[in-house]
Amino acid sequence: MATAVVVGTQAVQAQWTGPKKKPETQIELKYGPITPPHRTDVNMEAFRNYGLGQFIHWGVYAIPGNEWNGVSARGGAAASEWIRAWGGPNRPENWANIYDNLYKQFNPKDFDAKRWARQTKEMGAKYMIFTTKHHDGFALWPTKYSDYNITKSPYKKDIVKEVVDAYTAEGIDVYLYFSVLEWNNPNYMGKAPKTAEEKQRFDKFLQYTRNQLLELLENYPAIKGFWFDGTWDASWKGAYDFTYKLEKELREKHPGLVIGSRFRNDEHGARHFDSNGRLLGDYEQGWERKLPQQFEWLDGNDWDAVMTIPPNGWGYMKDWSGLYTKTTDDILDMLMHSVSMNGNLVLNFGPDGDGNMHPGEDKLAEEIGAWMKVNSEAVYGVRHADLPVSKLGYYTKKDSILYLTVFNRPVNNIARIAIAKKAKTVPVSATILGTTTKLEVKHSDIGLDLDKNTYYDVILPDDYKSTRAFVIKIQLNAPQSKSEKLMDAKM
Ligand code: JFZ
Repeated sequence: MATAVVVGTQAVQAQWTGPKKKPETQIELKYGPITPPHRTDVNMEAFRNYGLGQFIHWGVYAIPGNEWNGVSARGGAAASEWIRAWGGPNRPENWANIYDNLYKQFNPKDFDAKRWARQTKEMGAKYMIFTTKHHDGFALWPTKYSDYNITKSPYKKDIVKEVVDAYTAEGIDVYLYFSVLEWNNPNYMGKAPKTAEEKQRFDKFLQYTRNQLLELLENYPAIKGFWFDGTWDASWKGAYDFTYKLEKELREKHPGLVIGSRFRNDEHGARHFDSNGRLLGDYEQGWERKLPQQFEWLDGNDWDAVMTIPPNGWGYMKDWSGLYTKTTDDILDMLMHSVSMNGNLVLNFGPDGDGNMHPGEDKLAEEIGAWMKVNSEAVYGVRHADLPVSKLGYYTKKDSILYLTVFNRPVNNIARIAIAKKAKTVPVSATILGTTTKLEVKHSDIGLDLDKNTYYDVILPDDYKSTRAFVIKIQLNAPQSKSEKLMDAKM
């Protein structure tokens, strides 16, 4: 993925995560960003404060659940929601045709959007992203622009509406996932259209995409944003004039709409960031099953990371055996890692064909929720704290309150906090969230030569026990003591 693409005289990193090099010279661009960087309107401020989100991948792929007639698609399909593209020796005969008829069985008898929304609220997620249409092209809403939609299934009812309504009623913001790429649409092609006939067909596809997106905005005005996918093919990349105009149109139709960096590219095919290194969209949308190692890599951008529970696989997977599935502690670690760097963690759920979450997902949701009930003030509305990285866990900050979520408890029960000697505010008092005990805080002036930091020790009570990460809530204030000015070693 880290291939360098030469654009004019510039070598642009085609890598959109990890440390990013800014191009040294700027070129003239017609199809750069539409919205200004760091929007401060209500929707973007809400995005910045979510902390935790939920992704739901649901569609006809939930019926097979990554297997068919007892034969596993593992190794044959890239992921459970990719099962239509199953290849290799285990692929059932006539598989694509079987798959394309599965919608005739889609009748989720237990589906209750209100139950999902309550569970999500209990878990502590503040926004959710729902698949309206994945790569298979099946629309979960009654679209006028394709027959391959929910009204043709035995279920018939508008699932997108049920989800938008139920979550909105719980105070959870809804974003709609939309795959541009469609596997079984005769007008779609991956390669750039060349012949007049191909151009005409792909143009039809573009119009169809526009129609569907405008229809979604029209039908579900409560949504806050779109989460785009399937936008990497040469055909879409070549349609930059169309996609630029479309982004403008969507934003005009729905003021405040939030769109990530995975929607469109500039005229040189630069995705996520344009050829001048500017973010395309309102937030970085490339953190998929990966997290930034360093805050600096983010260059001040807003971002979200979407995360699966198994190593990969977003749609329902009946069989989790033999796979490492992330634990509640793993997810909490990733959550605090994300929010400590000004990002949101979005945990994916893949309900089954009846509309029930996987039991493993139910368990995670419950355990995360229990943790959030005690500790969420370290998650919501917090910002990155400009402190030396701690080995004990992650810092988050809200005004003069510093939170340290401890994953690695020190054996001596002294949580040592490094603070720059020149800092204007330092720890003065502390408690552990969920308790009322005041912890002892003392200044430890180690006096290490050339050290830019000084240290504050928070003493953890020996009798305080916790089986998960816990949060030390620290009040920052003007320092009451000064680091000694030591004489430099003369060598
Ligand atoms: C895409 C989909 O193909 C997948 O099924 C799922 O919906 C996921 C959320 O998005 O998968 C991708 C897309 C982009 C990258 C990796 C997987 N990427 O940029 O690294």
